[in-house]
Amino acid sequence: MKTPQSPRFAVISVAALALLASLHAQAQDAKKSVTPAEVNYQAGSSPLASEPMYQSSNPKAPPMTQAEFDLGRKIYFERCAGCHGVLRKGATGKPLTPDITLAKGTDYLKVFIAYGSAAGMPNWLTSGEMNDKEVDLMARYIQQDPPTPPEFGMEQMKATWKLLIDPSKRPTKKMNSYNIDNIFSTTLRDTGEVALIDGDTKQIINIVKTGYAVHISRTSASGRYLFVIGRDAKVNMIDLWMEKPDNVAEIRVGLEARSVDTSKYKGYEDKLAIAGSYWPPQFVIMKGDTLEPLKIVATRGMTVDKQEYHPEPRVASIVASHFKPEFVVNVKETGKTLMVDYSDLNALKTTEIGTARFLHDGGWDSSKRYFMVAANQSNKIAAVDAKEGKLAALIDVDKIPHPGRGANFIHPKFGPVWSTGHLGGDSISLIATDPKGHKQYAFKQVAVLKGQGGGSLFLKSHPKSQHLYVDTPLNPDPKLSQSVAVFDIKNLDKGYTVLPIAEWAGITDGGAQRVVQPEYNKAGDEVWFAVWSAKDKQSALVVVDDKTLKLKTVIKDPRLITPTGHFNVYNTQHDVY
Ligand code: DHE
Repeated sequence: MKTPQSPRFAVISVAALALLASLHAQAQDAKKSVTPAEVNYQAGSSPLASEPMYQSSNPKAPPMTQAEFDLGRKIYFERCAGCHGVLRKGATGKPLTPDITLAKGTDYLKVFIAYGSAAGMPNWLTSGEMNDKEVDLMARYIQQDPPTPPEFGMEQMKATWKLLIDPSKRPTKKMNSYNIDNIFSTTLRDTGEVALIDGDTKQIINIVKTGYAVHISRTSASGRYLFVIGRDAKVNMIDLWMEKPDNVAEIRVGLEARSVDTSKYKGYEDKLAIAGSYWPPQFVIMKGDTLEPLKIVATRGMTVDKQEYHPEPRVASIVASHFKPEFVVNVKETGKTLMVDYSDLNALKTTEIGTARFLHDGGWDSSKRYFMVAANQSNKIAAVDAKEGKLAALIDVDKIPHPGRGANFIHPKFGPVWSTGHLGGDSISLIATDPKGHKQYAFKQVAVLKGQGGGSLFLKSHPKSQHLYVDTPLNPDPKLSQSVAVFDIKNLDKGYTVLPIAEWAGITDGGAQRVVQPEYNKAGDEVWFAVWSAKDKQSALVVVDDKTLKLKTVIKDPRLITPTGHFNVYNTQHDVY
């Protein structure tokens, strides 16, 4: 006998089956269009899972126990928030608010979660990342009202601010014999630390405690201070003049963050620091010698294209301008680059430049006038003119450009070019950046090199080098993720040489051994790479001689756990890349 619910159930099941069939049909395409590299990269874990949040109940949503809800929330922030947003209003992924998900129903959502889609949704069940129970749980979870994490204003920031050593108690001159310019700050991602390594002797100077899943390091204008930010939005300030360089101040600027920098314009050197957060969507300007928070600015607002309100536009890359007392703040979901004039914090003037949605990482061209920033899910590079305060050009490139800070070099025909690799393909785009000397090519993609494959994150060159190094750490083929391609910039047509970096590291306990981020030393005659394995496996740093392309040194130490990015003090201070 039929129950009153059964016809409705049958309709949903048919819809779900139809969806399943169409998803199977798209499976081939999906494999081509969304690589595991892209999925793993975008679906990075968010530290918000452990934050207390406000939760309202929705009587229309399918029932869940408190334990199920808590698990759903944990999985959501670890796996889904990176793409769908903290409030589930959509970021690089689609919105998943109850008005949409309740109408689809549990069966439909389960199929989607299990099998993914060609548009970029991972196949969580068939990839083995989730089991049937978790898929069912998540299908019910996303029909509940999204929990909202708390805001983080001045009171909360001040409560976390620790001035460990007052500026008056710090050294008045350099107290160590290190060649500070050639120190490397290496991210130890999973231990929440950075390793400060002497680039001359290759010895570890200190392992400094920082935030959770630490992300990037930046150097102050004078080169004395190092700023490090963790995914948990903790900023650490390290004084490189101390006998043993260590933390002198720290603060949490929000609940989740990725970017930090300091003022570099003449007259403002080391005066201010800035950090941008993913949650809450805002940036904060702080005192450059103490991290005391001075001014918080929210980034919530309208998107550049449809001019719709976005409730959580995350702050992606930030750089300090060399042309004006300005920070260049790239807001991801609204697609806006903000030129924030810091000369008067009480009368803050901001030039809002519409660029493109999904701004992520980027760096200066060689003249340091144009900031080249990747709008990754829009497959574009925006060239922002820091002198004129306007958009110079929007340039179409391959799928998901990911430059890090990019690589500058002189092309034999096109003059100065800035380049980016891609997560979604093997191409390396060269964009000409010299409107004076090479006007006809300026801000056009003038050449595309064929690299080893997709899954590229970083590439690097140096004014004193003849080489361009391109990594592919997120390529699913270990041969590619464990090696790098090197181009001779005078003979780009000749293709690339492959350096087997992970093999040179001589690690014997297996591990992923992803080779990530080329970084030159100060002299520009050696290049450092991280060989990144899981927390419980051995990792290493490999140093290559740039002239001969031969192995120079392998740095191994039990304390080098999950090294990823590394930042040479001088090159980061002067934006040399
Ligand atoms: Fe990054 C830079 C965000 C995953 C290593 N990363 C950046 C920047 C942003 C960002 C916004 C630019 C900062 C700036 O210049 O001010 N990264 C994100 C993410 O949202 C993402 C996709 C997912 C996440 O959960 O964090 C992510 N990033 C990673 C990684 O998995 C990497 C490879 C390893 C790691 O350490 O976590 C990684 N990101 C880096 C590095 C830089 C970076 C090394 C700095 C590059 C440079 O040359 O300046």
